[in-house]
Amino acid sequence: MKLYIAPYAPNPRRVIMFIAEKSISSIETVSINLQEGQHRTDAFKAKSPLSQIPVLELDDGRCLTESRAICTYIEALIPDPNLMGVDAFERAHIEMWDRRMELLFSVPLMMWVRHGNPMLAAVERNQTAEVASFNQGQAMRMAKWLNSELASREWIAGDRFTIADITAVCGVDFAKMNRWRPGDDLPHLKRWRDAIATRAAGQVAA
Ligand SMILES: N[C@@H](CCC(=O)N[C@@H](CS)C(=O)NCC(=O)O)C(=O)O
Repeated sequence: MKLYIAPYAPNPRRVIMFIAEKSISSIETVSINLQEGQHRTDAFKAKSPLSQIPVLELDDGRCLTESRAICTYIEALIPDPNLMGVDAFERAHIEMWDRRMELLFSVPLMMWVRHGNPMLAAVERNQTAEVASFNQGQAMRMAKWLNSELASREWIAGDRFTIADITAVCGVDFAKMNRWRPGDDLPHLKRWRDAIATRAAGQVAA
C-alpha cells in the first residue's frame, strides 16, 4: 500500500500518527508537493478527484481518501492497539468526540491558517481575512471548552488515547504556523498536548 502525503500537512499527519501509534512500517509514503500543485494533475485526480491528500492506494490500485476513512480501514486490518473503540458504545462515543474535534476544532484551526497565513497562499488561492478571523474565533472558543473538559480526564474521549486525540492535535499543531499553541491560560489543554509528545504518535513531525 502507498500513502500519499505532504510534509507538514495536517490531514495526512492524522493518518501518519495513527500508523505510528500502531507501529505499522509496511505502508510506503509518497510525498506530493502542494505548493507546486502536484495534487492538481490529472494523474493525481484519478486517485483523488477533489485533489486532496491523504490518499491510501491499495496494492490492487483502489484508492481511499478522507483521513478518517483511511484510519477506519487500517483499524480493521490492524486492530491492535485499538484507537477507535471495541464495542458498540465505545465506537460511537469515540466517533462523537472525533467528529467534534474535526468539525468544531481542527477544521476551524486549519481554516484560520489556510486563510490567514501568507505561506499558504499557493494552496488556498482565495485567502479571505474574514474567513480567517471567523474560524480563529470558533477555534479559540472550542479550545476554552476543551480545556474545561480535560480538567476531569486524561484524554479527549476518556481515559485512553484514541483517534480523537490525533484529530485534535493535528489541528492544534498546525496552528503553530499562526503562532498559537495552548499556553498557561489553557493548562489542561497544555498538559494534554505535552502528554502526546511522549507517545509513538507524538514522534511524528508537525
Ligand atoms: N476531509 C479531508 C481533508 C483533506 C485536506 O484538506 N487535505 C489538504 C492537506 S491537509 C489538501 O489536500 N489540500 C490541498 C488543497 O486544498 O488544494 C481529509 O480528512 O482527508
